[in-house]
Amino acid sequence: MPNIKEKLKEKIEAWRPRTTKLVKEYGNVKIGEVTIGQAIGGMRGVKCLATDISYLDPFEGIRFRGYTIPECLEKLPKAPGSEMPYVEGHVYLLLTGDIPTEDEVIELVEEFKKRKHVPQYVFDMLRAMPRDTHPMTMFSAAILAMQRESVFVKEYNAGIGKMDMWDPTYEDAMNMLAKLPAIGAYIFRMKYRGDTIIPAHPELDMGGNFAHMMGIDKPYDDVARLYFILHSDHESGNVSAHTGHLIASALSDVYYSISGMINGLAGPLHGLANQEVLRWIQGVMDQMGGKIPTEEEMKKFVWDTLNSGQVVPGFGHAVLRKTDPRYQAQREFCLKHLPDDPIFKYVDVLYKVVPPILEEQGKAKNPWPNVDAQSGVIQWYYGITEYDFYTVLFGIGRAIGVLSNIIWDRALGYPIERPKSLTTAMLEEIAGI
Ligand code: NMX
Ligand code: MLT
Repeated sequence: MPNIKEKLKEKIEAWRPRTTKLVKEYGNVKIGEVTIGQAIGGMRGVKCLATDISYLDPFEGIRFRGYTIPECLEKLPKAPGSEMPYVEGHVYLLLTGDIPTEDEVIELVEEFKKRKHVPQYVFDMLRAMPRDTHPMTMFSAAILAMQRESVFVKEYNAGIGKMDMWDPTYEDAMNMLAKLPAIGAYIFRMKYRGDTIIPAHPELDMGGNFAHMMGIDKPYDDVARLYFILHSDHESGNVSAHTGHLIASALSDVYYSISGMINGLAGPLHGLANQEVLRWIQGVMDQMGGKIPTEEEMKKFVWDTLNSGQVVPGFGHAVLRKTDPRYQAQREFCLKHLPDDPIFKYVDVLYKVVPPILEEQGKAKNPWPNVDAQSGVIQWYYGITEYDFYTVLFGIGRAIGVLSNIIWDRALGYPIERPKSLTTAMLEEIAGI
């Protein structure tokens, strides 16, 4: 058994009594109340999920296993000659809660290499789809097509016990994570680079290999590492993470859950906002003839968008009440590597003008930029101008966190999810109407 799995097993066994004690002895302790507004309004703020993989503070932003983004970027081991940590080290952190040593990361890099072969039928299926199919549809279908590979299903059918179910789930999760970058890169090269597929490199780590298969030179390997780490998890309530967890709670295998997770991520209010940001900026650029707008000119574009009833993509958040630290991390990357890029300058003007406008409009609870406001700029700069593809990159990253969560859900014996609904008449009665 690889060391990481041994370690995970120890961690799981040590953790279980905490969950059991909470449920058995303190199960009736209240952690909040639910209002009618929350029941109808997307359950905003309802505390009804438990995870230790990450926690989102409204003002500080995300912590992965207790570490902020700057701490993760500083403490996780880095690939030789790279500014950014190995993605594999971040997987190790999310799974075990520990910052890995250099040797532990290398072991995981090797583990993923062994599992990265994508079955040919996945590519055959992608090739049979119309080429103008959205990349997220292709990505979701490719993941779902691999469902027949599930180790969990085989062991479930053979009668595995509940407390052992995390083990085949781990196997499925690792098999899937190892393959996702190759599937993403295949979709990209097939759709947008004249079907010139670049096979995986036998020696490279996940970020390095992804850049290689995309056909983009350094420092795109670091862009990939940064991107996959930043997008990995945002606690459990967001649409993609919650969808993955919900599907898995029925003991559906991770191929079903991650395919569903991708479908949720494909909504413009969620992950697809990163493509919408670039689409929006391109619209402004066309109208400006490529010239960087002044703040006054940009304000008019923003108000036009709001007055036409649309949202300004890349701004606002259901939980955050400050600038997203994932935005900041990418902004710092831009300031270092592409300070003079015209699209970065657009994004910078937006950073200045949008928050006061959203405040003046008085609807959005959070006027500040989220992760999606900055991410497309970097991709565009390194040659990925086909913005339809951006959410696939988000999806590869998000799979890391959601799969870690699902392994732990199984390890801690979380049951099938099933909240209760009420009718409008019942709500009216409760309200005393
Ligand atoms: N532009 C215009 N209006 C906005 C924006 C925005 N960026 N953000 C929120 N609002 C509106 C929102 O549509 C709602 O209007 P109404 O009452 O007419 O329905 C009102 O402000 C209150 O919404 P909030 O409670 O502030 O936000 P909520 O929690 O419902 O939604 C988002 C959060 C992220 C869906 C929302 O801010 C939004 O639509 N942002 C733009 C899309 C985006 O960037 N999504 C990506 C989020 C991050 N991710 O990757 O998932
Ligand atoms: C995410 O990363 O999932 C988004 O920021 C949305 C969220 O957390 O609600």
